[in-house]
Amino acid sequence: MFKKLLVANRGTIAIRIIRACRELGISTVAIYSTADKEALHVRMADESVCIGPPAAEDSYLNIPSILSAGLTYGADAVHPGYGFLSENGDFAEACQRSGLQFVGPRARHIRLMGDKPRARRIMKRAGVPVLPGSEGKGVTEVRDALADGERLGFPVLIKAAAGGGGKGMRIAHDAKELERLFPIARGESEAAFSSRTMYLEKYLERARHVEFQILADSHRSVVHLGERDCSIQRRHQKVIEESPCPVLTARMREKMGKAAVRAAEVVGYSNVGTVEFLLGPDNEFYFIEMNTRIQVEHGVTEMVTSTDLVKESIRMAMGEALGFKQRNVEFRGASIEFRVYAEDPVRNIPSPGLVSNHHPPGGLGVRVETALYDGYRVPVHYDPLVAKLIVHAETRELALARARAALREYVIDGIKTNIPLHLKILHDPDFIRGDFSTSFLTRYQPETHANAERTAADSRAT
Ligand code: MV4
Repeated sequence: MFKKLLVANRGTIAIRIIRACRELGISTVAIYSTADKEALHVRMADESVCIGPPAAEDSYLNIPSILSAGLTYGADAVHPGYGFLSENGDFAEACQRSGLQFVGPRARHIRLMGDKPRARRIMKRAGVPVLPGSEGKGVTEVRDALADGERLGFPVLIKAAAGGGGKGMRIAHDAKELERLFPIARGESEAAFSSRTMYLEKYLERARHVEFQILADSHRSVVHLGERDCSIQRRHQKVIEESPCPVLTARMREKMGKAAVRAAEVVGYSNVGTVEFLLGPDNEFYFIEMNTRIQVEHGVTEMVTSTDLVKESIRMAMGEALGFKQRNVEFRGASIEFRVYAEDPVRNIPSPGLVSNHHPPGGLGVRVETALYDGYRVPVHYDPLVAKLIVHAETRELALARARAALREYVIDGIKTNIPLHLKILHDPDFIRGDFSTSFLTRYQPETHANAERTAADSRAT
């Protein structure tokens, strides 16, 4: 049983972890950079430690500082949240070596799934469908990429072997474009991940991004908690996520859920994880990657399954067995998450600053996860995600109505946010019908050349 847990994160997820600990009777140690002295997660934790200057590399990514904070304050465990060090195998290993239980999978599984070509290989061998793509360890040279492109047929997607979440991704429609974009994508991968290894995948058009939540205890029991449709993304930043996926039949859910569970089982995975699939227009589906952490959008799964995923992750890290089997998982209603970013929607740039007036919505089926408060200054140094609005209702249609009402009620003065964009999407007939794919948001914010070229510089980690 853990007595004290170090929360190795900031913002909404740090608060989410502190709340889970409080319910479990575990005391919490927050860490913060000098830019986060006034942050809500610091105020909410039982104890707090300053671990460095604003730059994430010197604070939230500083492994020695975080470990020494944990040891100095007598923590038994570390929860990494998402982003930052959450998918860093070295961090997970360093925690374990220091006697701090890492709340997440073993370092081995973080590293395995972080190597995307290797994950593809393992899944293919296990009978989990993958898209046609580069074989083996991936490619580093343009000529090898061109050979793969010719073999696969265009369009292809260039992806970073050490990537994930679409960072450094590029679509090539022909050989000439591949020749031009491959070195750019490889340069981005080198800058972001210190890796020149890339892989190609056949580009699946008009697909939906459907991911399955899995839970795996340390006694080899694995269940899935259904799916989330995360097709609504802008520059590979998710904007809206929902569960269930509006087009998934019970039969497809069972089929894809089994594949997700199998993906976890074949590698002996433990703790929470997400298996990402692309779902094509004719209901074929393909594994694209696995995320070895709790995700931003975990809340919609919590609402439809009445499960506290953060509490479950901590319990599983304590060695507890899952208290239920797959047949006991019940799905109820529809839940949708709207990510609120502190950003200038016109110029597509972060909009940090002083929050002069904050009034979050409330009421039945309305959940707000936020680190904002009146008088809080959103720092410039980190991810601009400042709140998640999660609605839940008996049907998707009722959830949409609840979301419209909640977003109209939401007041965040002093900074610019994407709330007006959410309200526009909520009146889009295709969105209302559930008829959308990964290309949906281009109609609101066309992927200009300048934007596409900027995606690389955009190194946010969620
Ligand atoms: C793809 C794809 C189509 N074909 N891979 C984006 C995030 C990362 N985890 C995987 N992603 C995708 N991979 C192949 N082979 C489509 C996406 C994708 C996407 C692409 C462009 C614009 C928005 C998107 C939203 C979700 C997924």
